[in-house]
Amino acid sequence: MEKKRLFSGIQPSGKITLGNYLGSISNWIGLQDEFDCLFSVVDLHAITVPQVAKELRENTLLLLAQYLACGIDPQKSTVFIQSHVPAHAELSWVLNTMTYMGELSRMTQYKDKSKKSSDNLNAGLFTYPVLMAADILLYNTDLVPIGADQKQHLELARDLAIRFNGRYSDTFTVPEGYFPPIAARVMSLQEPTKKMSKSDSNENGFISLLDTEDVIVKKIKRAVTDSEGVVRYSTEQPGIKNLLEIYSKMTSESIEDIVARYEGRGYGDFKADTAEVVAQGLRPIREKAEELLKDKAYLDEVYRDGAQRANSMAGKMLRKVFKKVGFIPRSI
Ligand code: AQP
Repeated sequence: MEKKRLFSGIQPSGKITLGNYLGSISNWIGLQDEFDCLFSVVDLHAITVPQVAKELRENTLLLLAQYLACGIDPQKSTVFIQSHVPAHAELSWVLNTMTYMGELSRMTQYKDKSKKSSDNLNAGLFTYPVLMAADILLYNTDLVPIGADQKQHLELARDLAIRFNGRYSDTFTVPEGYFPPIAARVMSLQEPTKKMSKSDSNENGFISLLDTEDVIVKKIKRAVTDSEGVVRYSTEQPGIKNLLEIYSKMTSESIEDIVARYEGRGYGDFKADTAEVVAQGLRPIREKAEELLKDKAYLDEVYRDGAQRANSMAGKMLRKVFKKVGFIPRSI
């Protein structure tokens, strides 16, 4: 039986965090045998907020190296840089002409992001979900692993697939969400009611996959908690709840077992142990990524090969779409 196809990506809009790792990449690793996976470094999305060109290039290569260091295998999965496949931008244009303004203005992520970047309220930020729909639909994707914050975007991709198929005849697969068995939503260490984000201006709010053990210990020590003094899994203690989830996800130990171990003990011990668990878990990834970054020729080979495979799949779909909308086939 043919494997189902799965697509996902992360923006190189900064240095990825423990949130991106626990919420996304760590779940992808085990999916590679079961599904035909495409994992992209979505740099076109990253420029919806201002980027410094040199840093964007560095962050793109770094993210690619981190995908590999976490266990993404370019022999099993197609790993590529989004801007290397022009069909993403081209299909996005066609889909833009079929998306209603009202649909986009309802997107909660747009509302959040536009608040953060009110001085840069560009059209790309507004149409971001259309580009995401193009990313997904180009490959006849069956499954998209998504967090709660992206449900609305997947819904739009589905609506656009159905709309296009209805208007022109069957073309796109209508994608489904893939929900990992243990979903993680990692919160900021400084404001535990907000999600951990790589673009947070407060570096103490997030743990980067590049942070050294000393930095991780410092950040977790400074994590905002509460004055209850009891390690308990409760929405009234969002800081402790967040640390418990991080601990549990890093060790696969149940939250109840962890809570039981810290009964009658203060936050000091719990924070120190959480830091240790995170530092130990991330160390091999950091070391491997640093090693890979020194081997530019290998990274180059990986993204070229990935782009070739992705271009071949995406090109076929784009030709079909262009024909259906009435463009004269191009000869170049
Ligand atoms: N804190 C988080 N907890 C769990 N999952 C998370 N993801 C991001 N933050 C967390 C998941 O990572 C994937 C890729 O995210 P993205 O880089 O495309 O965009 P994002 O969700 O906007 O991530 P950031 O880190 O918050 O980026 P910036 O700061 O640039 O906006 C997604 O699957 C997401 O769910």
